[in-house]
Amino acid sequence: MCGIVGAITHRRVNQDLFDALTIVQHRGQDAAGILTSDGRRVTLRKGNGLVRDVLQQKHMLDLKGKIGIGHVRYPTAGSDNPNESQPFYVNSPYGLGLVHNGNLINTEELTADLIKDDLRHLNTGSDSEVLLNIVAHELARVAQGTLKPKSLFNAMKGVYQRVQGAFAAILLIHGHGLVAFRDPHGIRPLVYGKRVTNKGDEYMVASESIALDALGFKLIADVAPGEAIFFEENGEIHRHQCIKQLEHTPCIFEYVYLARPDSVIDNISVYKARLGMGKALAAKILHQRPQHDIDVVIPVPDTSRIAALALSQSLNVHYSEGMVKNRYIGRTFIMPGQELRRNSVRLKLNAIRQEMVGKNVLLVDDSIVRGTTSREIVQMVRDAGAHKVYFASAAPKVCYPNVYGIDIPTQNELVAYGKTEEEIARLIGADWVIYQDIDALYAAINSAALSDDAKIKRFEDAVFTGNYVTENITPEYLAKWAKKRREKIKSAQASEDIQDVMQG
Ligand code: PCP
Repeated sequence: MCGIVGAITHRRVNQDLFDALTIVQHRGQDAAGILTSDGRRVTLRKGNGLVRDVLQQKHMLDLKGKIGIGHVRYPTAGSDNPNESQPFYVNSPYGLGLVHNGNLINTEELTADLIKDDLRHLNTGSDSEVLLNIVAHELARVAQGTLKPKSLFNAMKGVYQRVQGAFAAILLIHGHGLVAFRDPHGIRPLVYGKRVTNKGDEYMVASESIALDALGFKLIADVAPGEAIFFEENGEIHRHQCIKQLEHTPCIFEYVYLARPDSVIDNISVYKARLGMGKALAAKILHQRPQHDIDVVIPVPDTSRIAALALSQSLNVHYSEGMVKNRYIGRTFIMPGQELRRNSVRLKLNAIRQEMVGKNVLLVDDSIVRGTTSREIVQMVRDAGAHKVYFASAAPKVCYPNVYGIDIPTQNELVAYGKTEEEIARLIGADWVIYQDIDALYAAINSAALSDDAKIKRFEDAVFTGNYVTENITPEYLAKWAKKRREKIKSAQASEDIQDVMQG
C-alpha cells in the first residue's frame, strides 16, 4: 500500500500536498515525492525517506503551480530504489505525472506490449511506471489538440481494458487538470472533496478522508470502482464510468490495519469497524472460555488500541496501556526486511512492569503476520513478570500472500500458514492464542457502515481466505510471484553487501 494525494487550488499547491502527504505518512515511510505544474513547467522532487526529509524547504520553493500530485511509498521486497519512488513523469502526450497505490497483476504482459507494440521505453521495474505508460499510450491514441472529456474517457476505457489488478491512481495532465481513477473492484481506497474559497472551489483527491478533513476539504465521495473523474483546471468536474463496475470488493486489511481510524473508507468508519472487531473477539473468548482468568487486557500499540478497548469493555476486564510505543519509531510491519523488523520491535515497544507483574495478561494485536512482533512482545511481557500471556488477534489467521499491493507475499514467511492455534501459541511462546473468525470480521466492518447501501458483501480478503477477487491468480502465478520476490530480496541484499564492503 502507498498513500496518494492530488489537488487543484487557487494558490500555490505545494503546502497542501506536503501537509496531505504528512497525514497519510502511515501508509508508507519509505519514499516520498511531489510533482507540480505551473502551466509552463512541470517540477518533480522525489526520493527515499519521510515526507519532511525528502521535501525540504529548498525543494518546496521549486514546486511551483496550483496543481499537483504526491505520493508516499510503502516498500515491497527489495525495492529501495529511489528511481522507483513516485510520482512518475513522461513528457508525451501533454506532459503526464502519475501516482499509484496498488499492484498490477499483468505487469509482465503489459511490459512486453509496451516495448514491442507501443514502442515505449521503461526505465525501472515499477508497475506504476507501466501504468503511466499505458495511460500515455492510450491518451496519445485519442489526443488531438486540447484534451476534451470525451476523448479522455475514451482513453481511460482503453486503460481499463488493458490493466488488471489493484490501482487507485491520480494522473496530472499538464495544462489540463487531474484525473482520479480506481480499479473496477475498488480494491484500494480513493476519495475526493471540495474546499470553498473566495477565489472559487478547490479540489483534493486522497487515499484517505483524513487528508481532506485536516486541510478543510469536505468529503464529496469515494471514486467509484471503474470510474474516472476529470478535474479540469478551469474548475469543471466530469465523472464517467469507464468500464462496467465489477463486484465492489474493497481491501479488508485497510479496516484491520492499514488505514487511520479516523478515516471513512467506502462510507464505512474505520474506527467503528475496529470497535466491532474488539466486541466480536470478546464474544469468541467468552464462547471458548466462559470461565477465563484474564486479569488485564493490553493492546499492542498503536493500531489495536481501539479493538482492545472494546474487547476489555465487553469482557468487563481492566484495560491497561501496559505497552508503550516509542513515537519516533514507525510502523514495523511496513519496514523492508525481516532483520530490520525484528530489531525495531525492541526499540519500538516496552512493557510497564507494574501493569503486568503476577497477572494473566491478554495482549491484543490487530493482526499477526510474520509473528515477529508477537514473539518479541510475549517474551517482553514474561520478562516483565506476567503470570500467563495470552494473545488475541483482531483479524483471522493471515495465511496467503497479497498480490494487490501489501507486502505479505510468501506463505513460508507467515507464522499462521498451515498451523493450528496451539502450534502458533508454541511458536510465539504464548499460553493461548485466539484469532477472529472471518464471518465475525465481516460483520464487525459492516456494522460500521454509515448507510445500509454501504455494506459490503465481499471484501478482498485473500490474505485470510486464499480467494482472490481478480482472475488469473493461479497457484502457478503465486509460485512465480514468490520466486520473483526471493530474487529481489537476494539482489537487494547483495547490493547492501557490496555497499558494506565499499564503506568498510
Ligand atoms: C504491526 C501490527 C502488528 C505487527 C506489525 C504484525 O505493527 O500492528 O503489531 O506484524 P508481524 O506479525 O509480522 O510482526 P506496526 O506496523 O508497528 O503498526 P502500528 O503501530 O500502527 O500498530
